[in-house]
Amino acid sequence: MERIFQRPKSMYQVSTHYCPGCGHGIVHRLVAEAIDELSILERAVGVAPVGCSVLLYNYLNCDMYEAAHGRAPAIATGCKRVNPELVVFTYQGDGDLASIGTAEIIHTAARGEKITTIFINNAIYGMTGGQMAPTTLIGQKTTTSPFGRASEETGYPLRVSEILATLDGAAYIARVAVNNPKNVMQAKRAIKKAFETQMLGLGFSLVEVLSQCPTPWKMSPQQAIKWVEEEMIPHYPLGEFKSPQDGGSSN
Ligand SMILES: Cc1ncc(C[n+]2csc(CCOP(=O)(O)OP(=O)(O)O)c2C)c(N)n1
Ligand code: SF4
Repeated sequence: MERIFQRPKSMYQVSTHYCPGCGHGIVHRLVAEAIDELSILERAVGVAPVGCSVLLYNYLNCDMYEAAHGRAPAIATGCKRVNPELVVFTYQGDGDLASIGTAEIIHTAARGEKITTIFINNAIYGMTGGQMAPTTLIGQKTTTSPFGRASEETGYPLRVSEILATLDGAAYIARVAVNNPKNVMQAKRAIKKAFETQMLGLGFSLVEVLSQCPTPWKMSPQQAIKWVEEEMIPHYPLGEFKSPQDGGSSN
């Protein structure tokens, strides 16, 4: 019998440590499928973050670095500059990328480094117990905003993709979600396009993924999927914010 669905060869045959309903596992698989389909396993290098996906190197079967909090784009920059033939990517949460690593990601994009970033926006610090992140929505309850995030005290959520798309060094910037099969397929296309942008030498590429985080959201996996649709997507619209064919960097 022909086998039509199987584990990507870029993924180890292990079970993950993620909570039931977590989006990280789906995104890991999409990254692995993209690596398989582009036949780049031998030259792909990932940089793992600090946060729930810190153990990414246990799941992806390519060469991996582990970066200190927020510093993954700096490590990826060095790796790519000394070995331009490699396909180098970072995988970062919103606490990692949009808080402690804000400077790294902005300057990496502005410099037009030919790397790819997979940015997981789950609107909270997952690993450390559900504190407020820069992406936490107004009114969202977290352990550090127990009455709901109030703009008077903590300002407004960062729209990272929109900010980065203004930078000349950014070639491909897209926001996707993994809350239903249609969006998962769109997310896969965006991740593949981001790698292709790098392989063509067109500049920096980033895919922001709106991702379910049921445990600190205090929701069931089903409620979390609905919350992404009803609360996150209206604030963080999906789509391509910059693409090489509409004027992305060509440096
Ligand atoms: C400099 C520094 N500050 C804080 C921490 C603690 N810390 C580890 S993971 C984490 C939250 C990560 O959240 P996020 O990046 O959103 O990833 P998630 O766990 O939600 O996937 C924090 C604050 C740290 N390790 N280093
Ligand atoms: S805390 Fe959130 S991001 Fe971390 S494993 Fe659980 S669901 Fe996933």
